[in-house]
Amino acid sequence: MRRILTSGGLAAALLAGPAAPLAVGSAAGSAAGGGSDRVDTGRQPLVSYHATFVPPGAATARVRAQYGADGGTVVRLRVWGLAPNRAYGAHAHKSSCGATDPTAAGGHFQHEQDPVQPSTDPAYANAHNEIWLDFTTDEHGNATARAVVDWRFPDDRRAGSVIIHDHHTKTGPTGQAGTAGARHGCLTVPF
Ligand SMILES: [Cu+2]
Repeated sequence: MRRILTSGGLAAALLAGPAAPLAVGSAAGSAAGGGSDRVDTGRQPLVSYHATFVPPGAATARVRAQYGADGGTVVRLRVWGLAPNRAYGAHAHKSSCGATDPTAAGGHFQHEQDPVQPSTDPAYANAHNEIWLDFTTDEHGNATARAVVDWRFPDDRRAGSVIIHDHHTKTGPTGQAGTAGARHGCLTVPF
């Protein structure tokens, strides 16, 4: 079953992100009208921690999550009004956004939690165990990203935000994996 983007369907062709696509939407689509199988923030202002890279008041974002009956999760991110032609990192983080404190959102949400936090071990800090939503903006500062993972949030432990970072997320050995630089913006998401 196809999912229909409410706006900018063309953006689907530009989906960025390291996660390999799985069975997108095949199960999620069967629950039309359900309330708990999806989340949509609508388009909202991003909390800005950097005036140039996430212009306060001008930068907006929308996050949608679909929880499939197959046990997987699809997360879509759209951003508007960021710096043009620029690479950013983005991930689901544990807690909601701080109004002024970039660290308030905590670390990356991990399906299997690394006992060592903050986690930079590639066994845990990877696009299958975390939700990575890296993107590169177009000339208008707009972009889309999508992440697909084969797990769902447990009821008692859910992500709380998407953080926009300085650069694309690194892979590599412990110490590098999952890092993406400074936190420039944030959207609270009731995953
Ligand atoms: Cu992050």
